[in-house]
Amino acid sequence: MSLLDKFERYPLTFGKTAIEHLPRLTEAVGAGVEFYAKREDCNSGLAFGGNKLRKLEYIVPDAIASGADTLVSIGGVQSNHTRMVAATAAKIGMKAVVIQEKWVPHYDAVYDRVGNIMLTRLMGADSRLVEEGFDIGIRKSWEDAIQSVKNAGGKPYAIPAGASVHKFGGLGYVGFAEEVAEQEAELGFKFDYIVVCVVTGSTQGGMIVGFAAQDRADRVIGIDASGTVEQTRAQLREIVDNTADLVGLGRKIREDEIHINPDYAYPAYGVPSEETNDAIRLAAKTEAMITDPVYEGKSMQGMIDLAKKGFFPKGSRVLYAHLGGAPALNGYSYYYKDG
Ligand code: 5PA
Repeated sequence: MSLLDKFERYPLTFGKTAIEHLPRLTEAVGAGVEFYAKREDCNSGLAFGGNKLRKLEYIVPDAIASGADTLVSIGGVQSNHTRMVAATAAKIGMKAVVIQEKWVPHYDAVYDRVGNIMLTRLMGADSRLVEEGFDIGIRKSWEDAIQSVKNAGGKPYAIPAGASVHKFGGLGYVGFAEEVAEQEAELGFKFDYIVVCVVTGSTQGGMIVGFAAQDRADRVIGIDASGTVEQTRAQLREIVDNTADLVGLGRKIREDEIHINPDYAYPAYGVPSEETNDAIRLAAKTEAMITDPVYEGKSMQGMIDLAKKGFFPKGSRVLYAHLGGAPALNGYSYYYKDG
């Protein structure tokens, strides 16, 4: 029995994602904590995949049923989400309009030509660069884009940033929690903690609801990468409440089941610290596991640092949710010119 049985799902992913043991990272960190990764970054053949596809699987049926012909969404210049919306539109035969705001104070000559935005354009999306800065909320630029599709005689379907405050945005990661429980039964052990990057909130929000049904939501440790943690926390709370209602969890999520650590988002959203880059290098050199400077590098840094500080009791098994995002590395090449 799944909490998701009553929802329609349009498959965009390969199915269950692999759980990989990370023995060399475990040894290099040397904290007596065993690391594993659930490879959401390898979940699909659609344009390098990533966490957004699990969410979009529960949104596409509604988009198709609405009679829309154009998906409209929003993110930063190197947004993974807009890449995934462009991919989904191509795959289901719709158009896509994606607004790319200047969310990141990062200046690189090819930042708006490579990685995610290049793939987005390649898949035929109408990618519109605008000047607005970082904000995970509902944006005027996005509302204008929705209106522009209507003005041109099209039928838009609106998907907010990260697909997060969409009514079905939290469902995909409820499924993640159920999948982990199935895989644990095959593995013969349970994970003590799950580490996940959080920005717009529906990835961790969905997980919290899914793991709450197994009574261990407090083991989901969110690592903030937004740098505006109070806004992220408020949005996540909304998503958790809405999703718990929607799936019929039967109880309210308590505040002590929501953990977001704000310590690794510095210096700003989209800008890696020296420590973030060191974590990216370590995961790459020990496990050939590629993380990015915007999201996953920060949660990798957080997981390593928390392990070293003794946050996870010795002997803990920690599952890192690898949510994707590697294409953005191309916009940050100068940091890694020497490895
Ligand atoms: C993103 C988000 P949530 O937004 O669901 O909290 O997920 C955070 C996250 N890891 C973690 C990767 C690789 C992500 O892409 N990306 C956004 C985007 O526009 O790409 C929504 C911000």
